[in-house]
Amino acid sequence: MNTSVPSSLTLDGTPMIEQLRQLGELGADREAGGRTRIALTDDERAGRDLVVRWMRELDLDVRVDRIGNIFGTLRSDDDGSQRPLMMGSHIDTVKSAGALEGCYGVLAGLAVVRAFRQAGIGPQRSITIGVFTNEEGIRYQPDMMGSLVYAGGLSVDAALNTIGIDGTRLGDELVRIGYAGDLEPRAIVPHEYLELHIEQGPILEAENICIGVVENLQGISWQQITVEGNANHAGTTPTRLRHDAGWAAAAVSTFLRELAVTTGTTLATIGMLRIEPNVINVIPSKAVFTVDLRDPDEQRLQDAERRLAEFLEEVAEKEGVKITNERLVRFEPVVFDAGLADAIEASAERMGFTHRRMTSGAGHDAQMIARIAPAAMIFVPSRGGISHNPREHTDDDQLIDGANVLLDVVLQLLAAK
Ligand code: HGY
Repeated sequence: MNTSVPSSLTLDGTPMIEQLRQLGELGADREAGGRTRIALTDDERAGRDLVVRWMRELDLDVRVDRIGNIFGTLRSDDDGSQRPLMMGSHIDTVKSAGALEGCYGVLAGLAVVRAFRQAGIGPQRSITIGVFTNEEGIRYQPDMMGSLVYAGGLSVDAALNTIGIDGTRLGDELVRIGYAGDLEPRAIVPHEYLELHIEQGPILEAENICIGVVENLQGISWQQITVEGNANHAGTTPTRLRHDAGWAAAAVSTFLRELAVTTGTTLATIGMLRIEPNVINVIPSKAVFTVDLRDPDEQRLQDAERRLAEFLEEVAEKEGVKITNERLVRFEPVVFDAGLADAIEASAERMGFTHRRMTSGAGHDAQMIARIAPAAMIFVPSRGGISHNPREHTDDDQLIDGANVLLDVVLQLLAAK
């Protein structure tokens, strides 16, 4: 195979768009719209099987590691002594999700490899496409779990022994779906890692910009808070005698919104909330809810965590309830590789795409790979800034533009070393 890679190759976007559509059909919810392909469920296994089939159609060397991460490698003609260029993302989803998050980065990576195959050209260095396990973290926590294990931030055994919110053990589910691989994590260490992704936010569309050069990613703090009060009759119990777990949860929600508004940078979300006994005329005895805090600055994120802890103590004292909290996830903000960000910016500029530097509001596998190799991300616009929602959308031409920028960056990086 010819390894004299030209300065440009032609990327055919059509197969990528069709594959996004096909993958988006798996776990489809005809009524609510969207699809649900939660990590290690049968629907996600079907998605894994489909992507592995597409990898094999491109004659990639497919390997699966012990946490279920999938790697498809287009081997270079060299002796393989050089570390591969890696691209990738994930294919698991939240509930009632869009079709693009994560999948776009995986399938655009396959489109880049397909451009080499169709040109009959081998890359100077191997190219690996990674599909990381459990990026969303809604069944098993933490999120970005597969890439975290891969990067050495969590042991394989700890991950395999994780118990999900449905009571299942992650390792058992990995065996059940047939993706408990034998490759040790980090058996493939990339020379660099690129992740193409939809922005999932409003900035690029609002500024009419084609390409986001993602140079950093905000910190994430997830915790579960449990409030234990006293059930009592809604009609006979004076307010001053109540120990109302429901009121406490609502007070925390109001506090978090005020904290987010006053800081202007910290984001706060109560995504899960359970009230007991959840009966119309009974004062809640228990409230269990999650808090997702994010900020690009580590000190401000710590300030938000401290202020929340102080407020929880105030509420417990005032309402006479017991409040406990459990840390679920904590990732510090990440700064991506400046050289890769420069390369992305140069490619977008050379190709005539408007572009801007930006921070990622969402967590991504790239933030974990950045622990072991230079990593950076490319964003394309999200219609209305919507994601984690069936209405998630990016136009086909925008998706193809992003994939072409990814290809151009790959060619520059392979030519450079
Ligand atoms: O939570 C996140 O930011 C990512 O979607 N897991």
